[in-house]
Amino acid sequence: MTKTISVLLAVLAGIFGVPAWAQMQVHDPMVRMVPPGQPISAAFMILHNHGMEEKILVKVHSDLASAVELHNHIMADGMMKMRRIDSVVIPGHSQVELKPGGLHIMLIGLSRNLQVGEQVSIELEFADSERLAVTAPVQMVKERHSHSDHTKHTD
Ligand SMILES: [Cu+2]
Repeated sequence: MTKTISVLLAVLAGIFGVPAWAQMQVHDPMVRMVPPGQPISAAFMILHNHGMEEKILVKVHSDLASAVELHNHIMADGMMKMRRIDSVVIPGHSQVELKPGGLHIMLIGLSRNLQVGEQVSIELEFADSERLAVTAPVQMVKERHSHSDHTKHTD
């Protein structure tokens, strides 16, 4: 009897025991290609929270850079400026996009030159100490908030 129950529990765990990592999913991760010698790059991705509870991204790790920071862009004195932020909140059943001109992961002090197509390992750390490994390809990324864009949109 006991054995039956434990087998049953094991089966149920297999069906319903959603692993912790399944709550957070990352879509379209990428690292911005930068010319050799340039010490700074950025990573972008969509953070999709499938769970009921909010997740808070508090830290990002990568051996590609000596410092990895969470940044946002804000308007200050009519200019877009980058600000370091402590965390990114992903509410339950929603997604947050890290993208050029918005929230992004800043890679400061690159340890090597990048190549388009190479895969970069990034680890996301959440407030509940869960960690999520992400593999992001290096890609050419267009700047969405360049000066020419601002000029175009100004009436
Ligand atoms: Cu930045």
